[in-house]
Formats: sequence, C-alpha cells, structure tokens
Amino acid sequence: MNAQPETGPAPELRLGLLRTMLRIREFENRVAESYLRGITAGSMFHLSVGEEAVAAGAGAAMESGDCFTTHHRGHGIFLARGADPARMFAEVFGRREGYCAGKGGSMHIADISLGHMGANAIVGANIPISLGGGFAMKYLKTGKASAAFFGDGALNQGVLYESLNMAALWQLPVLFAVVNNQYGMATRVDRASASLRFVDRAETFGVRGAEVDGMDAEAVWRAARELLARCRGGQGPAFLLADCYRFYGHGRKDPSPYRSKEEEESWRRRDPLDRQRKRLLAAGLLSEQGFAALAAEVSREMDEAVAWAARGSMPEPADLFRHVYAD
Ligand SMILES: Cc1ncc(C[n+]2csc(CCOP(=O)(O)OP(=O)(O)O)c2C)c(N)n1
Ligand SMILES: [Mg+2]
Repeated sequence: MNAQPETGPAPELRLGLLRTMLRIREFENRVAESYLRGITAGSMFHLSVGEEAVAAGAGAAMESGDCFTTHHRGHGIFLARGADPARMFAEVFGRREGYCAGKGGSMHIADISLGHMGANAIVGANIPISLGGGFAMKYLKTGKASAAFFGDGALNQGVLYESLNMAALWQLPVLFAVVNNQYGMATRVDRASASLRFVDRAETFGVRGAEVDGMDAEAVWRAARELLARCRGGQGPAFLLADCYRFYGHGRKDPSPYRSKEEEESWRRRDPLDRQRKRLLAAGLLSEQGFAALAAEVSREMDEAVAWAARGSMPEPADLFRHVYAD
C-alpha cells in the first residue's frame, strides 16, 4: 500500500526535490565558472538555472528502468536521474574520464546504464529517439516508460506531431515533456506559435496532456507521476507542458536583450529553489541551519567533482579512431 497522504508527497521526497534542485544549480554555476576560466572543452553551454523544478520533479517521478532523452539544456535532467557530477564535468571538460570519453560534451552526453539515451543538439531530434525507446518498452513488455524532454522551440516542428501521432497510434508508453522556458533563443513562444494551446494539440491525437507550473517541483512531480503511471500502465502516451524560465540567456554569454528586466525579475521572484526551501521551513521539515548544512554539503560535493574532472586526462590523437565501430 502507498502510505503517502493525499495532501502531498512524503517528507523525504519533498526534501529530496530541494536537494536535487540545489545540486543542479550548483552544478550549472560551476559549468559557467569553468567556462569563464577556460577549462571547458566547448564554446557554448546551455544552463538550466531557473528550470530546476522541471528536472527535479519529473526526475523523481521516473523509475529505474525508464529511459529518456534530452535537448541541449539537459544537465539538470541527467543529474536528477542519478548522474555522477564528476563524470559530467569530465565530459564537459573533454576528458577521457567523462561519460562519453570527452567526445560528446555537454550537448551529447549519454549513459545507457542510467537510461539516458542521449542529449541532442538538434532541436526536436531527440523526440523520435524516445519514441523508439517507447516502442522497445512496449515490445519487450518491460512495463516501463520512455520520456523525451525538449524545449518550446520544438513545439512547432513537424517531427513532434509525427511522433505524437505514431505514439498514439501504437499506444506507446512515451512521455512528451516540454520544458517551456518561454524562449527559443531570442524568440518568445507567443511570437513563434499561432496558438498557445499546446495541450489541446496533443489531445487532438488522443494523447493525455497536462500543463503545470514548472517553477514548482512538487506540482511537476505530481503531474509527471500521474502521466508516467498511465504510460507504464498501458494507457498510451502523455504530454506534459511545464512552464518555466531560464534565468540566464540562451548561452552563458547571451545577456538576453530581448527580455525586459521586469519580466526577468518577475520570474526570478518565483525561484523554484527558494519556493521549496520556504515551503519546507513553513512545514517544519527543515530548519535554517539544516538548509545551510545541506547547501555546504552540496557545494563541497560540486567543488570536489570539478577538481576531480580537471585532473582527468586529455584524449590522445589515436582516440579519434576508438568508439567509431562496435568492438
Ligand atoms: C533543427 C534546429 N534548428 C535550429 C537550431 C539552432 N538552435 C539551437 S538551440 C535553439 C533554440 C531552442 O529553443 P528551445 O527548444 O525552446 O530550447 P531552450 O534553448 O529554450 O532550452 C535553436 C533554434 C538547432 N540546433 N536545431
Ligand atoms: Mg525554450
């Protein structure tokens, strides 16, 4: 029997959501810092600061055995699914110790053992890969689900609608999870879409949809849990629209001149981390000292992960020819 009260998630889960969001933020801040210090291998990083509630909530609703893909802003989702931050930093730094031996970097990170079938830098391209994951789950009768995380930039792409159609037609256990941070590069979602009724679009295919406050980790968890349970239970695909905001620009160097300061401020006031911290303080599940201890522990973890990754080895020229074909 599930002993959780109807009023909300269990205390450990509520604390876990805060911890995951804190880890994501600290991770992302160090990616930005490392980039500015010149120790990363890439020229472009997409930080998910501000979007942590979507990753933490949906990540907590997923189970071992579920699989997923992400878009180019997927560090948080992978961390929420159990990634080792040290190996992630190593990948970002182009080291052999990274998840993909330093060959993939931030935008192509993957680890099948954790169900991560790959981040993808081509907008919308991860969606049909997750469709394949869903097909496998159904064909192999695993009772598990496959999730595709993508941004609002993919909402007007044909590949999304081809995938929704096929998922519905074949009743595949696929969760289409939209991290709607309001912008695709400099274009606001309402300037790119003829209609903002995205959930209705999914439902046109007979796909169950829900829109959720993506700045609220518990709300995301609740919605994702229900939709994933439908997927795993053989009730077909589902669509989750999580409304959120990226606190930085598209890339770390983008000062986002296309957004007003008032708009940025109004979203920053809804900071998902602050919200969860205050909620747990009010519920008596956390003290100020407890939070300070948690923050210090996470900060230490991430500092150690950066230091470990920076000591990693650089690929040799001969590594170019490794991992090209299966052994
Ligand atoms: C098919 C394709 N078109 C254009 C681009 C260039 N591009 C990279 S990120 C991006 C914006 C994506 O916006 P969104 O999907 O909302 O994700 P976000 O960056 O907001 O997380 C674009 C247009 C690309 N990578 N792939
Ligand atoms: Mg976007």
